[in-house]
This record gives sequence, C-alpha cells and structure tokens, in this order.
Amino acid sequence: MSPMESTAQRPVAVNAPVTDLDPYADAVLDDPYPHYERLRELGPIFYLSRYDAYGLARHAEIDAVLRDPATFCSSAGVGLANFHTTAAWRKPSIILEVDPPMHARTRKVVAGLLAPASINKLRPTFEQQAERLVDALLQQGGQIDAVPALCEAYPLKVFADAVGIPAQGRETYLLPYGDMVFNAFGPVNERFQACLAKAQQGAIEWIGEVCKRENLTSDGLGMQLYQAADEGLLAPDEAPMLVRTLLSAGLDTTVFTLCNAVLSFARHPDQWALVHANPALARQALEEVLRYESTFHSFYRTTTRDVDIAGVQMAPEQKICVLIGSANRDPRRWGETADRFDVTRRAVGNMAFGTGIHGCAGQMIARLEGETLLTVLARRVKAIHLEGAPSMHYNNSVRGYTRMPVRLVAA
Ligand code: OVM
Repeated sequence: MSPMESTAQRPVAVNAPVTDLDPYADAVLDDPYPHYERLRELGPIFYLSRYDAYGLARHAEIDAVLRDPATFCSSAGVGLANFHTTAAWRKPSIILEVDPPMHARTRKVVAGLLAPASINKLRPTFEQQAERLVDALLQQGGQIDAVPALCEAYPLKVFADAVGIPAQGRETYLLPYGDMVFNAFGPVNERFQACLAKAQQGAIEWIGEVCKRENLTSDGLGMQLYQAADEGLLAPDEAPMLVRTLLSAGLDTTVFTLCNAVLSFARHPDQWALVHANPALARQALEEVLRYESTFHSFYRTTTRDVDIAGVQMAPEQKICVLIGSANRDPRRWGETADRFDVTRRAVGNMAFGTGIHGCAGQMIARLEGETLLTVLARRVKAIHLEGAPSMHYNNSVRGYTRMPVRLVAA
C-alpha cells in the first residue's frame, strides 16, 4: 500500500447532509457560532466531507452519543486520528483514550483524588492566591494583558502547586504541552505540525521528568497517584501516566476558561455589574461562561458496530465529531436566548465538561479555580474595560487567547 492510501473505511453512500466546512479554519475559529447554527440546521447529523467524519452539533444527539460508550468508543482516540490505523503522537492516555472495563479502574482512582471532599481542602489556599494576585495587579494600576498576568498566572500557580510539580520550567513548558495535546484532537494540519515542532523543543521531555515520583512534592495530587500504586490500585507505571493526564488536561483548559470569562464580562458590562453587586453569583456566572464560551469545542468518538443516528447508517470505525461548543448554544436546549450571555440563567447541564463516563474528572477543581478568582475580582473590581482587540489563540479543539489588554477598575 502506498503511503497516500488509507485503510479507513469510506462510507459506501452518505445519506446525511454533506458540508465541506472546515471547523478548524482560522476564520471559523474566530467566530464559530454562525457556522454552528448552520450545522444544527442541516439536521441531527451531517457529514464533514473534508475529514470523512460525521458531525453532531445539537445538544440531544451529543448527549446520547456521549452516554453510549459501548457503541461510540474512546479507545480509537478522541481526535480525528483513528488509533487502529494511525500511530498516536504520544502513548495514549490510560483514562481518556480507553474504554470500560480498563477505564473504570483508572477513573476511580482519579475521581477519588479530585472528589469534592479533597478538592475543598484546597479552597483556602486558592482564595489566598487569588487575593494576592488581584491585589498586586490593582496596585500596579490594573492596566494589564489579562492573558499572562491573570488567566495564565493563576492556574500556573495554584493548580501546578496542587499537583506538586517544581516551579522551574512551568511557565515555559506546561502550556505549550497542553496546546499540543489539544491540537492533537483535530486533524494533522499546519497548526498541529507547528505546535508539535515546538513541543519537541523541551516541553515533552520536561513533562516526562516532572511526572516522576522523585520530582513531586510529598503532599500533592501527583504523589497521591503514586500512593494509589503503592496500595495496588494502579500498576507502578500507571502513576506517572495519570500525573501526565493531570498536567495535560488541567492547565490550558482552565487558563482559557479564565480568558473567556474576562472577555465575556469585558464585552457585557451589565453582566459584570450584576456579579460585582453580588459576588455570591460567581459560581453561577462561571457556569454561564462555560456554556456561552465553551473552552473545549470539539472531539470525536468512534463507532464500534453498525449503528444509525437519526436514520443515518454508519459502519464500525467511523469517526464522529462532537461539537460541544455548539450543543451549548443549541436553542432546542437553551431556548431562544441561547446566544445571550446571561449570568442569571441556570446554565447547569451545559456540555462544557462533556457528559457520561468520560465527563471531565477535574471539573470540580476547575470550577474551584474559576469561582475563587471570579469572587475576588467581583469584590475588588467594579469594571473591566477592554483596551484593545484580544488576539485569539488558535487551537484545534480549545478556545482561548494569547493577548487581552484590559483595565481593571478598582472598586
Ligand atoms: C489525558 C488528557 C489529556 C487532555 C484532555 C483530557 C479532556 C485528558 O492525558 O488523559 O481530558
């Protein structure tokens, strides 16, 4: 077989609406929402001809697929690449890119680590660090690039400390590593290639080092994974793999969520006024940010058998693109005001963290980070002014920014 040929099965006949939209084009990432609306209007399922993948953009079908892991599996990879036919760029994750029964074992250990009872112990530290950071920024006058100064600085401190990795190298390597992880959920495009070349200049190697037992603090989440291995709950080589999971999934996502929060409030001053007037709204407001501007926008499942969705027949090994950023704007689920940013809305049940057995295991610690930082901002900052156009951080599956000039006005 020549390298240009593929063993991937092409659908014999596509009896779904076909679109040649490239969901990964810069212009689509700039503002995906009008495209999502058109995709939802195509029907409950459509075919992305550029990628030989079916796509789902409505809340109901996405919910159904994510709740049926036996039919729509993760072990063939949760990106466009099928691990049965294409080598992955790194050793597959032992929690994300696996199915039951293997998944249940690793998930149980990670879920225990990140359960509310243990996460709540982190709250006082997170609150202190949020106060320190926001006070320092306001003392300097509040004129900042919110991406490095606030949205990156906070998770790079509190989450990386919670995992227990060294301070040295965090700023250089952690976010570029995650950038690669999330680009790999899309196609092998220019963005993927450029990011991999960059990650190979130190980040991949550094991550491998900090996941080792001897480089972790004695009281962090990372060491707890080694202790689980000591207790026989994990194989010895699985502990560093799950530390890698924490560092892969836990940084870029929270950084970008904070970017999306700051930008949403800067663009909707009336909504910030509500949160400033009542800081107890912070957690609910964060949930609306997650719905309105999902951080994670798309990933895939792979069919394990002949199956149909809404009458569209698919063969085994078929990739299906799940557009969760679109599910979170689906008027069929959120009503006519789906496209409105409204912190008084009940946004619970949004798909930002996915759903089903692979629903984000870190969602409680992610929410704790967002809530603690937003609460301090709500108390100390009466207005957030956008002082220039933000620059998008283009990534194949997550939405965020590289630069966001803002002025925080002290209360
Ligand atoms: C992992 C992993 C990496 C990225 C994301 C994620 C969304 C998991 O390495 O297990 O969950």
